[in-house]
Amino acid sequence: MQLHDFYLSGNCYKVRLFLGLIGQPAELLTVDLPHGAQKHPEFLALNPRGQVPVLVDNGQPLVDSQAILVYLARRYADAHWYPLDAVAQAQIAGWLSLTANEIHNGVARARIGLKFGRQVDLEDAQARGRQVLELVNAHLANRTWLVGEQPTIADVAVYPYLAMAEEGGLELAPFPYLNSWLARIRALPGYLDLPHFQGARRTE
Ligand SMILES: N[C@@H](CCC(=O)N[C@@H](CS)C(=O)NCC(=O)O)C(=O)O
Repeated sequence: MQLHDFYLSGNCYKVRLFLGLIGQPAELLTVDLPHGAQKHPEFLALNPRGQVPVLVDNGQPLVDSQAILVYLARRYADAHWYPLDAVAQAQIAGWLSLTANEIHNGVARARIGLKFGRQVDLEDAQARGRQVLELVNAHLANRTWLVGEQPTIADVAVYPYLAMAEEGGLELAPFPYLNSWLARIRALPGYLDLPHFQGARRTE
Protein backbone atom coordinates (compact mmCIF):
# COMPACT_ATOMS: atom_id res chain seq x y z
CA MET A 1 0.00 0.00 0.00
CA GLN A 2 1.35 3.44 -0.93
CA LEU A 3 0.17 6.84 0.23
CA HIS A 4 0.93 9.79 -2.04
CA ASP A 5 1.47 12.29 0.68
CA PHE A 6 2.49 15.82 1.68
CA TYR A 7 3.64 16.10 5.30
CA LEU A 8 2.00 19.45 6.16
CA SER A 9 -1.35 18.67 4.52
CA GLY A 10 -4.12 18.12 7.06
CA ASN A 11 -5.92 15.80 4.65
CA CYS A 12 -2.81 13.64 4.25
CA TYR A 13 -2.21 13.70 8.00
CA LYS A 14 -5.79 12.47 8.43
CA VAL A 15 -4.96 9.32 6.44
CA ARG A 16 -1.57 8.82 8.15
CA LEU A 17 -3.30 9.20 11.53
CA PHE A 18 -5.88 6.54 10.70
CA LEU A 19 -3.21 4.19 9.35
CA GLY A 20 -1.45 4.60 12.70
CA LEU A 21 -4.62 4.04 14.72
CA ILE A 22 -5.41 0.80 12.91
CA GLY A 23 -1.78 -0.35 12.77
CA GLN A 24 -1.70 -0.54 8.99
CA PRO A 25 1.71 0.10 7.40
CA ALA A 26 1.97 2.09 4.16
CA GLU A 27 4.83 3.40 2.06
CA LEU A 28 4.79 7.22 2.04
CA LEU A 29 5.60 8.86 -1.30
CA THR A 30 6.05 12.63 -0.97
CA VAL A 31 4.36 14.71 -3.68
CA ASP A 32 6.21 18.02 -4.11
CA LEU A 33 3.20 20.36 -3.83
CA PRO A 34 5.29 23.59 -3.61
CA HIS A 35 6.71 22.76 -7.07
CA GLY A 36 3.34 21.72 -8.52
CA ALA A 37 4.07 17.99 -8.84
CA GLN A 38 0.37 17.29 -8.25
CA LYS A 39 -0.41 18.86 -11.65
CA HIS A 40 2.14 16.79 -13.62
CA PRO A 41 0.65 14.32 -16.13
CA GLU A 42 1.97 11.26 -14.23
CA PHE A 43 0.21 12.37 -11.06
CA LEU A 44 -2.96 13.45 -12.90
CA ALA A 45 -3.14 9.95 -14.34
CA LEU A 46 -3.43 8.75 -10.75
CA ASN A 47 -5.74 11.53 -9.57
CA PRO A 48 -7.29 13.81 -12.24
CA ARG A 49 -8.26 16.18 -9.39
CA GLY A 50 -4.57 17.00 -8.98
CA GLN A 51 -4.67 16.69 -5.19
CA VAL A 52 -3.21 14.64 -2.39
CA PRO A 53 -3.81 12.34 -0.62
CA VAL A 54 -4.02 9.36 -2.96
CA LEU A 55 -3.88 5.84 -1.57
CA VAL A 56 -2.90 3.00 -3.88
CA ASP A 57 -3.78 -0.44 -2.58
CA ASN A 58 -3.21 -3.55 -4.69
CA GLY A 59 -2.86 -1.25 -7.71
CA GLN A 60 -6.19 0.51 -7.04
CA PRO A 61 -5.88 4.29 -6.64
CA LEU A 62 -8.30 5.91 -4.20
CA VAL A 63 -8.66 9.67 -3.94
CA ASP A 64 -10.07 12.03 -1.29
CA SER A 65 -9.19 11.66 2.37
CA GLN A 66 -12.79 10.98 3.45
CA ALA A 67 -13.19 8.25 0.83
CA ILE A 68 -9.84 6.75 1.85
CA LEU A 69 -10.97 6.58 5.50
CA VAL A 70 -14.11 4.72 4.42
CA TYR A 71 -12.03 2.28 2.37
CA LEU A 72 -9.44 1.63 5.07
CA ALA A 73 -12.11 1.21 7.74
CA ARG A 74 -14.18 -1.19 5.68
CA ARG A 75 -11.22 -3.24 4.53
CA TYR A 76 -8.71 -3.21 7.37
CA ALA A 77 -10.14 -1.82 10.62
CA ASP A 78 -12.17 -3.09 13.57
CA ALA A 79 -15.91 -2.69 12.99
CA HIS A 80 -16.37 0.18 15.46
CA TRP A 81 -14.47 2.58 13.18
CA TYR A 82 -17.28 2.39 10.58
CA PRO A 83 -20.26 0.51 12.00
CA LEU A 84 -22.75 -1.14 9.67
CA ASP A 85 -25.75 0.36 11.48
CA ALA A 86 -27.68 2.60 9.06
CA VAL A 87 -28.15 5.49 11.50
CA ALA A 88 -24.47 5.45 12.53
CA GLN A 89 -23.36 5.41 8.87
CA ALA A 90 -25.64 8.34 8.05
CA GLN A 91 -24.34 10.28 11.05
CA ILE A 92 -20.75 9.54 10.03
CA ALA A 93 -21.50 10.67 6.47
CA GLY A 94 -22.81 13.92 7.94
CA TRP A 95 -19.47 14.54 9.71
CA LEU A 96 -17.42 13.59 6.64
CA SER A 97 -19.50 16.07 4.68
CA LEU A 98 -18.99 18.78 7.31
CA THR A 99 -15.26 18.13 7.02
CA ALA A 100 -15.24 18.56 3.25
CA ASN A 101 -17.34 21.73 3.32
CA GLU A 102 -17.60 23.77 6.52
CA ILE A 103 -14.27 22.65 8.01
CA HIS A 104 -12.41 22.94 4.71
CA ASN A 105 -13.81 26.43 4.06
CA GLY A 106 -13.30 27.58 7.65
CA VAL A 107 -10.47 26.41 9.91
CA ALA A 108 -8.53 24.77 7.07
CA ARG A 109 -8.74 27.83 4.81
CA ALA A 110 -7.72 30.16 7.64
CA ARG A 111 -4.61 27.98 8.21
CA ILE A 112 -3.82 28.04 4.47
CA GLY A 113 -3.98 31.84 4.57
CA LEU A 114 -1.86 32.30 7.67
CA LYS A 115 0.64 29.44 7.33
CA PHE A 116 0.99 28.99 3.57
CA GLY A 117 0.62 32.68 2.67
CA ARG A 118 -2.17 32.01 0.20
CA GLN A 119 -4.75 34.66 -0.69
CA VAL A 120 -7.87 33.87 1.33
CA ASP A 121 -10.66 35.90 2.90
CA LEU A 122 -9.27 35.39 6.39
CA GLU A 123 -12.10 37.09 8.23
CA ASP A 124 -14.71 34.94 6.49
CA ALA A 125 -12.69 31.74 6.99
CA GLN A 126 -12.17 32.48 10.70
CA ALA A 127 -15.88 33.30 11.19
CA ARG A 128 -16.82 29.98 9.58
CA GLY A 129 -14.12 28.29 11.66
CA ARG A 130 -15.49 29.70 14.92
CA GLN A 131 -19.00 28.47 14.02
CA VAL A 132 -17.70 24.93 13.57
CA LEU A 133 -15.68 25.03 16.80
CA GLU A 134 -18.84 26.11 18.65
CA LEU A 135 -20.92 23.46 16.92
CA VAL A 136 -18.54 20.60 17.70
CA ASN A 137 -17.99 21.83 21.26
CA ALA A 138 -21.76 21.85 21.88
CA HIS A 139 -22.18 18.43 20.26
CA LEU A 140 -19.54 16.99 22.59
CA ALA A 141 -21.01 18.48 25.77
CA ASN A 142 -22.62 15.14 26.64
CA ARG A 143 -20.76 12.76 24.33
CA THR A 144 -17.38 11.04 24.34
CA TRP A 145 -17.13 10.58 20.56
CA LEU A 146 -18.86 12.28 17.62
CA VAL A 147 -20.97 9.20 16.77
CA GLY A 148 -21.91 6.39 19.15
CA GLU A 149 -19.91 5.07 22.07
CA GLN A 150 -16.60 4.33 20.36
CA PRO A 151 -14.26 6.29 18.05
CA THR A 152 -15.22 6.21 14.37
CA ILE A 153 -13.83 7.64 11.16
CA ALA A 154 -15.97 10.73 11.89
CA ASP A 155 -13.59 11.55 14.77
CA VAL A 156 -10.56 10.91 12.56
CA ALA A 157 -11.93 13.10 9.74
CA VAL A 158 -12.87 16.04 11.96
CA TYR A 159 -9.84 15.94 14.28
CA PRO A 160 -6.92 17.24 12.15
CA TYR A 161 -8.08 20.71 11.14
CA LEU A 162 -9.79 21.39 14.47
CA ALA A 163 -6.65 20.34 16.34
CA MET A 164 -4.65 22.74 14.10
CA ALA A 165 -7.19 25.59 14.40
CA GLU A 166 -4.71 27.85 16.20
CA GLU A 167 -2.50 27.81 13.08
CA GLY A 168 -5.41 29.63 11.45
CA GLY A 169 -5.57 32.19 14.26
CA LEU A 170 -8.52 30.55 16.05
CA GLU A 171 -8.34 30.04 19.80
CA LEU A 172 -9.22 26.62 21.20
CA ALA A 173 -9.20 27.64 24.86
CA PRO A 174 -12.89 28.71 24.99
CA PHE A 175 -14.06 25.20 23.98
CA PRO A 176 -13.66 22.79 26.94
CA TYR A 177 -15.63 19.82 25.55
CA LEU A 178 -13.79 20.07 22.26
CA ASN A 179 -10.45 20.14 24.10
CA SER A 180 -11.34 17.05 26.14
CA TRP A 181 -12.22 15.22 22.92
CA LEU A 182 -8.93 16.30 21.29
CA ALA A 183 -7.13 14.88 24.32
CA ARG A 184 -9.07 11.61 24.06
CA ILE A 185 -8.00 11.22 20.44
CA ARG A 186 -4.37 11.95 21.35
CA ALA A 187 -4.58 9.18 23.96
CA LEU A 188 -5.69 6.51 21.46
CA PRO A 189 -3.19 3.69 20.82
CA GLY A 190 -1.28 4.30 17.59
CA TYR A 191 -1.93 8.07 17.64
CA LEU A 192 0.38 10.01 15.32
CA ASP A 193 1.41 13.56 16.22
CA LEU A 194 0.17 16.53 14.17
CA PRO A 195 2.47 17.87 11.44
CA HIS A 196 4.81 20.62 12.64
CA PHE A 197 6.05 23.44 10.44
CA GLN A 198 9.33 23.66 12.30
CA GLY A 199 11.78 21.23 10.76
CA ALA A 200 9.51 20.35 7.82
CA ARG A 201 11.56 19.84 4.66
CA ARG A 202 11.14 22.21 1.69
CA THR A 203 9.01 19.70 -0.18
CA GLU A 204 6.92 18.81 2.86
N1 LIG B 1 -11.42 16.73 -0.57
C1 LIG B 1 -10.04 16.43 -0.71
C2 LIG B 1 -9.22 17.71 -0.67
C3 LIG B 1 -7.76 17.43 -0.96
C4 LIG B 1 -6.93 18.69 -0.93
O1 LIG B 1 -7.44 19.81 -0.83
N2 LIG B 1 -5.62 18.47 -1.01
C5 LIG B 1 -4.70 19.57 -0.98
C6 LIG B 1 -3.68 19.37 0.13
S1 LIG B 1 -4.49 19.43 1.72
C7 LIG B 1 -3.94 19.61 -2.31
O2 LIG B 1 -3.59 18.59 -2.85
N3 LIG B 1 -3.68 20.83 -2.78
C8 LIG B 1 -2.92 21.04 -3.96
C9 LIG B 1 -3.73 21.56 -5.10
O3 LIG B 1 -4.96 21.62 -5.01
O4 LIG B 1 -3.11 21.92 -6.09
C10 LIG B 1 -9.59 15.46 0.40
O5 LIG B 1 -10.23 15.46 1.47
O6 LIG B 1 -8.65 14.70 0.18
